[in-house]
Amino acid sequence: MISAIIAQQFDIEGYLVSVEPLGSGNVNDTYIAIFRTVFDEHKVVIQRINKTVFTNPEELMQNMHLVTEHAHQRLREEHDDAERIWQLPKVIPSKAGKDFIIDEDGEYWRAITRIASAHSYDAVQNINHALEIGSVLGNFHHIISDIPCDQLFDTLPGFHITPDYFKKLDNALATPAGKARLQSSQVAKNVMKFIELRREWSSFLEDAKARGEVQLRPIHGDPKTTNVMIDDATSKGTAIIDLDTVKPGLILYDIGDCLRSCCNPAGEECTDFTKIYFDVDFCFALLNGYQQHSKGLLTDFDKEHIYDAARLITYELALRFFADYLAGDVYFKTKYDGQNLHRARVQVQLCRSIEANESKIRRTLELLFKQ
Ligand code: GN1
Ligand code: MG
Repeated sequence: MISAIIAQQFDIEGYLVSVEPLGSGNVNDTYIAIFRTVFDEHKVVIQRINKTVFTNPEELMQNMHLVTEHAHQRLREEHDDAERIWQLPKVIPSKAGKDFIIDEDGEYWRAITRIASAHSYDAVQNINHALEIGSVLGNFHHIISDIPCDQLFDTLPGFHITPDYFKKLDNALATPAGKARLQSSQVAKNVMKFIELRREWSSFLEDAKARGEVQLRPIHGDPKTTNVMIDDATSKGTAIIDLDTVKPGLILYDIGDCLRSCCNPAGEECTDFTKIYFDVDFCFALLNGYQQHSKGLLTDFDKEHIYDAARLITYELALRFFADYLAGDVYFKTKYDGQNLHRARVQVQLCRSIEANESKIRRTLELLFKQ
């Protein structure tokens, strides 16, 4: 839990009034702190970086510093041509002038600005929302596209390398506790079967990368619905937040992940399985927004593999949640026993829906790219 002493170490004007938990992140701990002066108020986001996941928080903060400074510069330069205000959070330094503070337990904390008069949603609300999310991701890719990949640290080695997640699954299954969890329910056995049947296929993007058919570029790494801020005044997308996983990767990971998240109107924690499906209209709207703002970033390879990427990242997240369930919930935070199994099941259901809609999705993509 955060203490007032931590919040007060950041260079923020005013007196600390309150600090409360914020959002529904699965990895870091996030809080909103209110500071007041005699005439004003500042609300800032304070986060404890999860060191089990991000083992080098200082490199992570160097990436965040570089990316945000670069992006703010680009956004200022392009502002006059834009039909809206694009924003991105800024790192708030500590009073000692650093991008983080380390508490007495060795935990890393950072403060970032809050995107005011805007908020995000746990699930997509309508077609326009999907279009706005695609627009925000497209604009973000565009403004970070000229950061050389060798200037960014790999903050999370193996992230989105789908076949690598089998190591965690197989390691968990080699333990008595992991075996017992697998055998403990029919749901777990069904998820396992679904995953096993697609194991061979799941390396196709990494194989293409190894053959040089697709190149690393700076990506966001987690462009889910909850990470895109929508302007309260205009209903337009204004910013993408959660910049921990900005690092070299494949644009297709981001496109696939954004579709995975946004085209499931029921959200990731839904308990009514009849409501979980892949909405092809949202897919069209999202990619339409992306195309309008990414300024031609997608290659022919990317365009041809969007269906596969959406299927792959959905499958990958099912595998990640399931492997973590078997390993005893060591990576994703949980609020109840079995939550990671439930999350895996949601992604399996979504992946099935993507597969069932393959020809419809492919036709939609053809139509879009012909425009
Ligand atoms: C995690 O922490 P959060 O909620 O922003 C995860 C993403 C998953 C997402 C699913 C570093 O993101 O990869 O897609 O959960 N982040 C990391 O909700 O593993
Ligand atoms: Mg995240």
